[in-house]
Amino acid sequence: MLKPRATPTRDLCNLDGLWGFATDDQAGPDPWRSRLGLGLEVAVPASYNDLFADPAIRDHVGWVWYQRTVQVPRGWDGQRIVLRVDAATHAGRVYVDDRLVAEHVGGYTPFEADVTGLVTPGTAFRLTIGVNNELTNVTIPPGTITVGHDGRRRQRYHHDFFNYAGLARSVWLYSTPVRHVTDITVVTDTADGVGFVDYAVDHEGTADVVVRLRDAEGDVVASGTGATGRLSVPDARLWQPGAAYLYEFEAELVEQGEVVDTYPLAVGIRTVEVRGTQFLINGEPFYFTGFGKHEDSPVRGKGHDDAYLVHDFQLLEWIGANSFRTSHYPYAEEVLEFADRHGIVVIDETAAVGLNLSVTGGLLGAKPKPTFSPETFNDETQAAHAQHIRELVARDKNHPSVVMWCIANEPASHEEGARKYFEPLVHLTHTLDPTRPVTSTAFLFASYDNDLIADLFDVVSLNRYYGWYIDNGDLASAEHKLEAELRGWAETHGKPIIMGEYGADTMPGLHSLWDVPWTEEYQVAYLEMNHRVFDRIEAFVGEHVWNFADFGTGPGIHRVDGNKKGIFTRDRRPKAAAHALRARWTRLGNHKP
Ligand code: E9O
Repeated sequence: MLKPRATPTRDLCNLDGLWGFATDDQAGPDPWRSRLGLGLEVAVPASYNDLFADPAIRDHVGWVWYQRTVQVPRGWDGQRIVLRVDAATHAGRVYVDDRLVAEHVGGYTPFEADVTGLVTPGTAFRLTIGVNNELTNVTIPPGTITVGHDGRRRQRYHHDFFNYAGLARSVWLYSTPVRHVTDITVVTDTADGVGFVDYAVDHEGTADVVVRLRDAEGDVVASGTGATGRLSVPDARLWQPGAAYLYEFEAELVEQGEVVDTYPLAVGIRTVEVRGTQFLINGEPFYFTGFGKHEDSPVRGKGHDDAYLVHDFQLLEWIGANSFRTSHYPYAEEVLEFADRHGIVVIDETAAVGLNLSVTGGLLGAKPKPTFSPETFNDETQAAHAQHIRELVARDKNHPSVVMWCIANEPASHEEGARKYFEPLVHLTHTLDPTRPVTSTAFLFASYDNDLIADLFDVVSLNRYYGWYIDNGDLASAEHKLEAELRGWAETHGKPIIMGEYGADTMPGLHSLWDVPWTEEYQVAYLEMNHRVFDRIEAFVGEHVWNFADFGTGPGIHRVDGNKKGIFTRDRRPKAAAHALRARWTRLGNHKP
């Protein structure tokens, strides 16, 4: 799926700004039929939850409504006109005046509606978008809705980050020619210094396809014709971690000598491969350093923000990190484009977090239920999960920064039914993209001796909290157990192992001479202990600390104004551990110790 762009043949209107807003109970029936009357205004992009001083909005379960007037540019006559929503978390419905034009389920991938003929260039229309935040046993991520003694519906979920919802990314109106490029897929390879770009250009109409590849100076280094083909670049400059280099691939549709559509795509030439216990980028062993992140900031929740984007990447560079995982959902496309341009490596994750009902259900005090069963996570859940994977790969397949797909976080992979659930999904991911390895992060209850799915994946990713959730305050025991477990994984699977999460909650400003959990010293000592063990394991290929920054969560007896495992605070100030990590990671570069 192509990101909307302004090109010589396409125009782009950004619809961000202030929109009218109401929850469904405030809005009354069929809110798209008239103006939302309340006078509430909401910012787009932003999660709506923290914007208002109203708990009924923050904790609302169900539909909310966004509305604005959109002026269709003069001069779009004869063009195809498309509305695009970059994300509606977790489900969206789009109305042009009284008419439903698009429906979408899944909170972190874009969707579009062709509105040609429904809107008139030079006139305005009423755009209403309904957004639903409900999570159930058949949504990804999953959740449970309960009804309290007061009749109010409450949303429970099996992950800790706050269930932020709304239009957290941009909304666009754009034009394309009627005969237009609909999709582009590129796959790159190298041999003996020559770079190869295999491409496929999908399009409407019968035009000829002309493609060109330009280097960063704008010089054409390869060109071709036809909807599919291979471009060869002698002396190619590779896209490298920490040293991004991008070519621009340009697809043109030509009819009787006239260019009818043109679309540019940034392309990085690089290869990714798992060989034995190594993770290779461009044939070189790569060691991941960095974080599991979140899209999270005060007030705007999960709203995309270019200022935080720039600052977070500056902090990644400052601390010497070479990579991150988009835990626990696909991030805004702007984030991946930034990673492409700045040489940061990305593990791209679906929103399948919390497929572990038996465990978290038990922790919430409910009677534990089996995770995979017809009443819990079933064929319908699996079908939704498959659709999320399809949309993720369709959106992100061309990013050189993306080196691996992570199709779930901490599923109950040790429970009956896990293999039946996961095997088709891993197969689907490999079929959709045969070029990238696939992983899933293993929950601490699933180890090498009871996990039922690890052999399906190319890389073993582990989330481990020895010294925090296990042996809290006893780093000596933690070290012993961590090493024993990692050796078990290495011997059982013979695959590269990456630590997908390890971390300790830390209150900035809290100090102690002793190993006292929650202090800044303890976070440093916890990380050092982990690193000692990692450095002793041959098959180890990377470390992603949980988390880059403190983030907002729902309430919990172990949550003090959110999850405090950040190396930076929520407003991005370094804790002591930031300096310790900086010393290690700037020394390691991209290499295993
Ligand atoms: C997922 C991540 O989103 N992994 C969690 C992280 C955390 O800090 C969360 O933020 O809690 C760790 C999973 C640990 C489960 C603990 C169960 C308690 C067992 C004794």
